[in-house]
Amino acid sequence: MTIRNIAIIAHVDHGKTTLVDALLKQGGAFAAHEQVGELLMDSNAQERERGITIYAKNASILLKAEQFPSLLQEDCKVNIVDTPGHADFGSEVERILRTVDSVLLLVDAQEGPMPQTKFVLKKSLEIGIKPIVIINKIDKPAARPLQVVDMVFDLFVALGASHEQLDFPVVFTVAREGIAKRKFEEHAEDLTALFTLIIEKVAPAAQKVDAPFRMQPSNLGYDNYVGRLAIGRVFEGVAVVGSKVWIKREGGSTRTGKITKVYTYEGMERREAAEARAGDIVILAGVPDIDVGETITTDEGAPVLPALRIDPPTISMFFLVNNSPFAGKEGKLVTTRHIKSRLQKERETNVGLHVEEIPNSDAYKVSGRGELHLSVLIEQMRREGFELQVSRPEVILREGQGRKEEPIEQVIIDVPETYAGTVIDMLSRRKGELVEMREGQVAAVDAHGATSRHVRMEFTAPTRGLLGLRGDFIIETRGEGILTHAFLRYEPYKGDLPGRTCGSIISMVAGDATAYDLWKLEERGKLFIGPQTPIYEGMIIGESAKDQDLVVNVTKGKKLSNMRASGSDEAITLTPVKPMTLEQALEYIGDDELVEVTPKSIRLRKKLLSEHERKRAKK
Ligand SMILES: Nc1nc2c(ncn2[C@@H]2O[C@H](COP(=O)(O)OP(=O)(O)OP(=O)(O)O)[C@@H](O)[C@H]2O)c(=O)[nH]1
Ligand SMILES: [Mg+2]
Repeated sequence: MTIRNIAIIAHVDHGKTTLVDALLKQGGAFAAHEQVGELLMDSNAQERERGITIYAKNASILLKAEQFPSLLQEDCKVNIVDTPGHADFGSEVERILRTVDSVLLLVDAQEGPMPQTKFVLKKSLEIGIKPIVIINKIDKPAARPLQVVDMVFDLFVALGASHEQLDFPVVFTVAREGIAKRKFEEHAEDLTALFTLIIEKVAPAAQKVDAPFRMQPSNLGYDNYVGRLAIGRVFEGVAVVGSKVWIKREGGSTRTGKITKVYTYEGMERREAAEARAGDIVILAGVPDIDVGETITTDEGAPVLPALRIDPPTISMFFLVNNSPFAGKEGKLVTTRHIKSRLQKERETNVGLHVEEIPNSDAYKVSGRGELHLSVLIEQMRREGFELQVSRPEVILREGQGRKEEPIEQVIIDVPETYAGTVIDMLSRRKGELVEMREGQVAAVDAHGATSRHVRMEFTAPTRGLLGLRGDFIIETRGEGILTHAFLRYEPYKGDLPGRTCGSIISMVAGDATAYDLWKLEERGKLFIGPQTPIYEGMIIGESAKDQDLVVNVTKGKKLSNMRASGSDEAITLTPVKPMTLEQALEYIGDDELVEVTPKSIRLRKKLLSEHERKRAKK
């Protein structure tokens, strides 16, 4: 049996997971009678809810020689890694590229190449991969597949692709219907054209079995029974269950261990195997402290495999024990000890995450690759029953060449033309610089074939300025714009940014909010809570229309007097309030504020709860 290892890479939402599902279906990963749904590979609850892939996942398909008689002499196992497209998980993609022989670079036939397309393609080209290009979603009314092929070609050129790489094969797909064809005009029924291309263009993995076993974990997993798992490609050799191994790292000490379990991928399942063989992507258990990038070998003298780069974190936040007046009411896991052991467990598998204990405090500094990277963890913890408080996300600066440097991102914005001015204003206030502006994708095609267009703008902007941008962007562009950004490079610090322009509305007492008091407040800002919400002193209940904090009592209710004016008094109609999501809350809070997270609620609060304390702190 030969093995071919591929990863599927793209910008967020271009259809990777949908295509992997379709490949698995046609590849016979499911029994004929099995009822299968959509986006099977997005198996995690948050992935399903958010509609994005958060964790890279492996699967495999067995292509039988008899299905491809002219192409295959023996059966071929295709290991496929579905990667996340969101920029926060980009460094994971980079590591995965080292475990595969080729990539399927997928591009949306309407949107064309986007920031993450560029990022993942650049990384692939750098390590010499020859990608197969897939133009997906050609069924969209505004799709422009051939134009997108040209754009992809230009991107290859711009990234310095070699002649061989530039000669990339293209296949057009409708992943959602499981259709692939080499020529756009052709008719196709299934994905055979893509399978054929994979067999033809992806070199079979070298299966050098007569060398000492060497494997390098590119990812980690965890299993309740067997502990930490090392996931990666076996470069050479064979290791059987029970083998003694040496774990080596560049410039580090060598330790020993024993392989207790080996698994390989079969369809979407993990199957126990007797041995791990060269060329395959496997999961090993038995080394409890194994880390990404180390070399696991059966020969003490074998050289270490080249180090893997793990990108340093760009954003950090403090995780604190919940000490609000409502602490412990809604969660089961609330102590420092709980939080500490949970964060330690997270470190086992969450490769880019850093956790630092702050001495003599109930706080941890948790750093990651972006807001989403951290908010997924917080959301996971609250679902498990944790209560905690988190501070405003902060960008991590670094010292470079004797000066302060900060992360800069590439920002791509697609909006209807009418909003272009507003968007440019918004970005320049946040120290963004317009790099390019051109006619963007077709936004809509009406019944007569007339089109309306978007403009596409490219900016560079400091990550600092992008924190909290999304909420404003959606409001300012009435939800019609698309905003994506991805890390570009470090640059000298751009200077202070204007802070939040609005103050908070803060409760001065504990109690239950009354409809009447909230109604009176409506003209003074935007409320975050509805009537009967229990509140405490120092809790933030809204955003003030002015730039100053506003301290109020909303628990009084209307004093009943003898003079009832009219029956309409009781019929107060409040503007409905949508509870803030965790992400919105994190975007909103200022430096002197916290988000209180429990399994049931997201509350906002001042760090200092009493007005008196806050005044004193200001002096
Ligand atoms: N019209 C159309 N929609 C598609 C096609 N393929 C995928 N989609 C839709 O595009 C959306 C995103 O698909 P996913 O497969 O989750 O995209 P992804 O690239 O895995 O996204 P991330 O993992 O978040 O980066 C889903 O709503 C799919 O149903 C297609 O060929 N045509
Ligand atoms: Mg996906």
